[in-house]
This record gives sequence, structure tokens and C-alpha cells, in this order.
Amino acid sequence: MIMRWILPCLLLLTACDTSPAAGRGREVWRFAIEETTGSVQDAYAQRFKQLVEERSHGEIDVIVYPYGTLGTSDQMTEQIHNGTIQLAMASPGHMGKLIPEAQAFLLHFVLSESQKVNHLALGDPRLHAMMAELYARKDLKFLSAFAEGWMAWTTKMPVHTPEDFNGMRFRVMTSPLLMAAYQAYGANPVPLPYSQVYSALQLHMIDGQVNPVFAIQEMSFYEVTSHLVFPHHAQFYTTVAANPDFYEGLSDAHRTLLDDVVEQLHDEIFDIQRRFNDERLQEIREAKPSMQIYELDEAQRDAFRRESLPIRDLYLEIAGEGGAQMLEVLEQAVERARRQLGADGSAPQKRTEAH
Ligand code: 6CS
Repeated sequence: MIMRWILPCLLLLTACDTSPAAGRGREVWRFAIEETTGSVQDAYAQRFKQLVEERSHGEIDVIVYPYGTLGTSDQMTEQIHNGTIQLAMASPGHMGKLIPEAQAFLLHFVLSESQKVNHLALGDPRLHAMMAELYARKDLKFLSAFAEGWMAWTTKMPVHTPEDFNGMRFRVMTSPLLMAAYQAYGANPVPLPYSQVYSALQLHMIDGQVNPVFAIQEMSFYEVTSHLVFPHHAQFYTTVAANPDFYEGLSDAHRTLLDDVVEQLHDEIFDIQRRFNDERLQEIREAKPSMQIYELDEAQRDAFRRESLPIRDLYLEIAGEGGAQMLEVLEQAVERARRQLGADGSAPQKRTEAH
């Protein structure tokens, strides 16, 4: 609670040179991420910092705040709103409370099995335009969105069928649709902030959680679970958001610079997340040889897919007309990307190499 007020005040006091007005000398752009140092979001933010600082020839300093320094994801969104920070990662897994339509990206079995197809689809300009409109209504500037890899389950017991979730206390991010999604499999979903997941697993308050492999490794979730399961049901998807007054107040040159960097990073981060997820899976294997690591087969995935379908109706109920449009455009984008990339993109890749 104290941090909630003291930190923003401190940032305000030290932000005298962050005025967006042109010609006031050096600017400071504060960028909060929802993950720790060494994560995919950190790689994004560090590269963003490097490119912005280089291209502005010292006119802009970017300060990256890793998860934990400014509070939870919800608190970071609040800080973009009140302008104490200029930029932040904002994942629909938490943001869905504020923008229900964004929960389309949390639905299971909507995406392709091919990461290339998903990357192309998730970059669809129509999706970005819709997100921009929704964010603007909530007084946020939408800058970009990208996937961070396949979501994987780490649990204390084997999971092959929806019945295996029966009664399992399963941690999800805090958006309501995620709770419903795991209730549909029979689990007892427990919404918790990211920072509390490890200790909740360690203290047996929960039996499992879901996150991409790089996060499972760096947050040590594998240490306190025994099974790592790849259902390939969803990707971890996040957005980059800014304070709208900050964005509008930038000089034309700095706004263009920001837009260009964000555009460039969209493809760069795709390769980075693939590398991180592949390398970290190997690290988990080496650090804990007893970890049971497996993929669900097609029949098993079908069973989960069937159980997940009613959640689409719930999504449409929660997210209304805008949500229906978002889901339709997302499905069309996936289909179009599948056709565009052909067999190469749409053929299931050797999955353990393509997380
Ligand atoms: O599970 C979570 O809450 C978090 N997981 C990742 C990979 N990034 C940020 C998010 O808050």
C-alpha cells in the first residue's frame, strides 16, 4: 500500500525533465515491465532503450523498471494512467479486467499450431487498430502487441485429460475469463499476482500454474512442480502501452522515432522469445532431470478443445459486440496467415523445438 503512493510520488519528483514538450532538453521515458531482468519483456525493453537512446543521440534516456520495482501489473497500469511512468507492458491476462474485449487473446485453441502463422496473425493491422480504439477509450495509448511463446502447465500431478484437472487448485492471471477457462476443465482456479506464484506452489496453496517456458525457468516454478505439459492451447500475449498525453506531447521526430522502434521490435522479439524458450527448456531439463516434460497428443488436445468451446460463448457475453468483432478478426487473421504461409507455416512444427 505504501509503495503504491510513495513510489509514484518519488518518480514525479525526479521526473522534472520528462516533460513531453519539445525543446526542454533531455527527456526521460520510464518503461515498466511485468517480468524480471533476463525475461522476454526485459529483452524487449532493453533493446527499446538501446535503439531509442542511440537514435535520439542522447536526447532521450529510457529507464527500465523490472517487475517488483513498481508493484503488480495492475499497479503499473494505474501508473501509466496517472503519468508517473510513460510506458509499460500490459498483458490481457491482467488487463482483461479493464478491457474485456482483449480477452480474445486468452481463449484456448483459437491460434494455429504454427508459431510463424500466429506471429503473422497477431501482427494484423486490423487487430492493432481495434486494440488501439479500445485502449484509447480507457485513456491508454496502444503501441504494440506480441506473443512470448506457448503457454505450458507446470503441475504437481500428471495432466493428460480434462479430468486430471478435477479439483486442482490452479493459478491463473487475474482476468476473469482465465478463471472460467480452467473451471471448464474442472479446476479450482486461483487468481494471483505473478510475484506470489512460487511461494503459493511451495506452500501447497496451489497445485499448478500456466506460463511460457522462459518464465517457468526464471521464476523457478519448475522447482516446486513435477510435470511440465505442452497443450499448445494458447500463447502468452502482451501489449505495450503508453500514457496518451506523453505520446501526443512528443515532438514529431520523437514520436516517429518511437513508432519506428516499436515496429522494428515486433519481428525482433519473435526470434528472441523462440530462442529464450528453447534455451530455457534445455536449462530446466539439465537442472531437474526428474521433471516430466511432455506434449499432449491430438486426441488429448481434442478433449481439451471440446471443453474449452463454451468459454467462447462466455467471452461473447462478457465482451459484447466489440468482443465478437475482435474474435472474428482474430480468427480471420489466423486463417489468412495460414493461407499466406502455406504448408511451411501451417504445418505443425516439431513442437519441442518451437516453443
Ligand atoms: O503470469 C503472469 O502473471 C505473468 N507471466 C508472464 C510470462 N509475464 C507477465 C505476467 O504478469
